[in-house]
Amino acid sequence: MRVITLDNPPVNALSFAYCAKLYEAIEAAHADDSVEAIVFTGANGLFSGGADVNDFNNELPAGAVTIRDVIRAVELSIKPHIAAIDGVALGGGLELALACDYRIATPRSKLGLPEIKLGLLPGAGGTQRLPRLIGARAALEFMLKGSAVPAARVLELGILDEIVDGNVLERAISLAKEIPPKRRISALEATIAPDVPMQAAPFVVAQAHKMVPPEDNGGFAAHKLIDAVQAAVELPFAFGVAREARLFDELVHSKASLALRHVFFAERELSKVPGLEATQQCHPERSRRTLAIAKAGVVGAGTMGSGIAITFAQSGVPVVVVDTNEEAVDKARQTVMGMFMYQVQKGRLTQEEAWQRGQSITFTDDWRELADADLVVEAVFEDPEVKREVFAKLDGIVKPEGLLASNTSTLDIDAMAAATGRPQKVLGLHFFVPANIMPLLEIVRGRATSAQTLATAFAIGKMLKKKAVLSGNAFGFIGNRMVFDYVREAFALAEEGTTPARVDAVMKAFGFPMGPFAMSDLSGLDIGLHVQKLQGKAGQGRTNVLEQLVEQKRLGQKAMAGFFKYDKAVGKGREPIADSVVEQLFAQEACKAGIASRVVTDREIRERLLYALINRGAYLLEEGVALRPGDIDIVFVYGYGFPPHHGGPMWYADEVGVARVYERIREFEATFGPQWKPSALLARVAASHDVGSLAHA
Ligand code: T1G
Repeated sequence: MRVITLDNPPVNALSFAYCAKLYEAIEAAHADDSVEAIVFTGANGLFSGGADVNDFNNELPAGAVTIRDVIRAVELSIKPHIAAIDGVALGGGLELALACDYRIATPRSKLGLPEIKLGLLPGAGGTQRLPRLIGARAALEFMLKGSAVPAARVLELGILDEIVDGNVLERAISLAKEIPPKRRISALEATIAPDVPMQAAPFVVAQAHKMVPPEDNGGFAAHKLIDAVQAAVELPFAFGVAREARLFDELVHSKASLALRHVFFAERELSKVPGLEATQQCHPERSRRTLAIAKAGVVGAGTMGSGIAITFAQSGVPVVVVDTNEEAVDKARQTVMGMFMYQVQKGRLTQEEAWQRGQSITFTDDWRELADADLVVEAVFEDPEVKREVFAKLDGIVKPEGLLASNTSTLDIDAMAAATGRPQKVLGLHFFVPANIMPLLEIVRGRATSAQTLATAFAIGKMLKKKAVLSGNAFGFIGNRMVFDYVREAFALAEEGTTPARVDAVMKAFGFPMGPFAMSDLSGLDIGLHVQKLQGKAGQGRTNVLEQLVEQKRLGQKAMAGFFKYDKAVGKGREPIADSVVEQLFAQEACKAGIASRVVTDREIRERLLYALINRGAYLLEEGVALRPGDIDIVFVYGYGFPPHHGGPMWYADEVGVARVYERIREFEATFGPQWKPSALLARVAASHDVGSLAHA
């Protein structure tokens, strides 16, 4: 018996280089007559995170050994192989386990084929083995979702043979010593599903194609995955593997996969902030270690405050919510309990867990209960004076080492810090509504914010399972600042005679879940106008349509009327419905303002909104508000629904070609005015002789 341990820190990635070593070890075990069975196990707390995604950006080196060679060696061996899984087995890691004859795992393990999230498909036999093991329909669902599935469910599906409460390696070794018979999945016939005859295959495949997005709008990999599973049902194993390889090759070079792999790595760059490394590695010197957050406080029991409280409670951190408004507190209590009960209905929490989490959030009107909080987040009304008063009050109550954070979406963190005696412990933590759902968190660095405070903020982001992005302290930070320009162009198009419904339709066709007008209706027109006033831009538009709509109490979805109208009988009152009243108001005010009506193409609509994002993003990089282009892309993919298969605004600029973007922005500047002045960075990248890349600027 031979144990082969996958050991390639940090995630046992099955890179070309590592596969060469693994292949040697496997071949040696196969050649050794004293070895009658082989056990695979993983070091570093997991089985394997799959193939090394970095390898896909390079052409296959001549003579390279890949995960396919490793799996083929296992497949061809006459000796039984057992996968002993503890931790995650993902992608190629699970495909290696599928090539084994037996698969056992610990209860905490999670297994998955997440390739679809990278715009790929399992390219090492997974699309051929899984349908043979659990049926095409279940296999498709498993691979189209791409989640890391808990072991208990994977056992139910029939992928695992056993869950081992004790030492999974010992169990595997004892099983190996019995020299169990070979059980190649490749020898099985793929079925559709227990209750579905094979004749239904064409129908099932056709249905599957209808259920995924179009190939040119985020569904390219899904359609190819369905093709691969169809091959598993229709072709002999070897032919199916060959077809899978061809489909994989098509995907790995596709724009969508390149964009999704950019997002994958950009996410993992976020917390790498120059000057923070030492602090983030639990520096031995206490003063530079990150702070433990054993208790959190929230000021303000409104929508944001209760969402933030739920977010901490979901991560196991007790929270005190302070608000003197009884009505707000009552509403917040209902929101909190409603959220946890909903998770019980969804099977994500037991009643007991929901109760405990609900109990971990306490409400009070006594600010003194914040005294021992390690972190307090204020979520009060978006007014500079109100915020400063809150910080001054907190500074006198919260223990000296406590961090004080603002959930402000636009305001000056330095002004709040100046109201305290601990500016080094003041920062922005900008959650996005609903805070307990939206994955994005902007960490706003004040002038005095210390490295320890920032490193703690990133640790908090990881604890809350957020995509935490560092932003400089400038109006609107990263996301909202760029959205101001995006919405500015949408508004200008409406003043020029393009209906809000058409603008939104064009942006939804590009891949956004909703367009700019529906997004404004969702966040509230009164909020939008208030922020314009804070920015000093209210009334600077060419018309006062926004002011008039707010005056008419057309505040958006919450008022059942904004730029669109809403009807409870349609989409539960959340479906935007074009409203001729608003279209006429735009036309009437545009006429008064002498704005000429223009016929525009869908392309111009798309370019004006997207290039406004790109130009502002380039400015934010120049000004040091955003640290990296990839950070900006993560903000938009996770905070504003930018289609991930286009990689985010900065990646998309490269897709279009920076020189072309720059030229169009110069044309817009000539046509529409100085608001379109291109950023110097954009001009520089556009002019660079090599293929200028904004995503890597
Ligand atoms: N390839 C290369 N690097 C990877 C990697 C991978 N598959 N997975 C993680 N890393 C790096 C990551 O960039 C980071 O680097 C470090 O490891 C820690 O990652 C042929 C084609 C495994 C659950 O999609 O889900 O197999 O920042 O912060 O939170 O069919 O990483 O330290 O320099 O995420 O503990 C399919 C992706 C590949 C799994 C660990 N597999 N990874 O989470 O750590 S394609 C995936 C994850 C494939 C085959 C196909 C997670 C994790 P750095 P981390 P974590």
